[in-house]
Amino acid sequence: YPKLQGIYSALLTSFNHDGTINEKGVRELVRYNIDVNKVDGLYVGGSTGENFMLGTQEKEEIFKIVKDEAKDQIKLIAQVGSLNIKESVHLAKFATDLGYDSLSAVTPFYYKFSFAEVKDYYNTIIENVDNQMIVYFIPFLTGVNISIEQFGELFANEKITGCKFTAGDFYLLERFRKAFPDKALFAGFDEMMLPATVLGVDGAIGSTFNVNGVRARQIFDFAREGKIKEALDVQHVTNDFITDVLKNGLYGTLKICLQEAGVDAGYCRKPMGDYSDEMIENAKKIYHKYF
Ligand code: NGF
Repeated sequence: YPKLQGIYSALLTSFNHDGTINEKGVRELVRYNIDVNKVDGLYVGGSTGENFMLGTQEKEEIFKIVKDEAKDQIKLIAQVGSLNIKESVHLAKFATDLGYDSLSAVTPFYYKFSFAEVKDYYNTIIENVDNQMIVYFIPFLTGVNISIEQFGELFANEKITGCKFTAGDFYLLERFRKAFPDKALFAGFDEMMLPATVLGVDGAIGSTFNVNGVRARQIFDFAREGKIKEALDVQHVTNDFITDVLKNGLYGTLKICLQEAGVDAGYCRKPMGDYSDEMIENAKKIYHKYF
């Protein structure tokens, strides 16, 4: 399987006000990421896509629309992880048949699964499909930690080819890089992209790249060329932007910013709340401050 690398937006989902999927909006989000952010790929069905609040058919619909819009212009990763492993197995086959370049699955969450159970989950999802799997490691939301030794056990299955590392433990990130130089390692926290790149990640997957993808690439490229001062200057501006966005509500603010850019990014899905007038006003100000 080809090794993935570069800048990937964790794709937002555009919803109508009633919570149904806004197909035109999803297509516009894909286009904006390709044409303006110039990303190398999209991570579809992640946290940013509000995936864990969706039904199976809705997840299928999004995978289909995104592939239909992106065609083969960029790489596509389908996040298929779910507590319903039958759904994960089904979506793994569905996305593979659509031509997705890789699968990814969040570690199973909520219940306290043993590592043996986590390992079996990954091996089961990937078992009957001709595709690769990127482990989605996000301990601050799932409560699931994976040690270097345990990553080694997962990688004993050669179809498990990488990790999306959304964690602040840069000691573990460095140990991972040293232990598994051939595995695709993606940084998951946009605000720590520079240090992650210095530690040798192959790319980054981020929510804020939907809006701030151009700066994300500058940080990545400067850091890889050893131009740390230049990279840090861009990281500072990026983190001013991210701090403002987080304070105002992450996904909603990104969507309102995109609306300012002419993209029909729509609403968030309940239980996420509606936009207040104040939130909309702040988000517009944030957009015009940085873009
Ligand atoms: O949104 C989250 C989770 N994390 C994303 C990123 O790891 C993508 C990160 O970009 C992702 O997890 C996904 O969509 O599956 C942050 O939003 C960003 O660094 C701001 O903190 O909270």
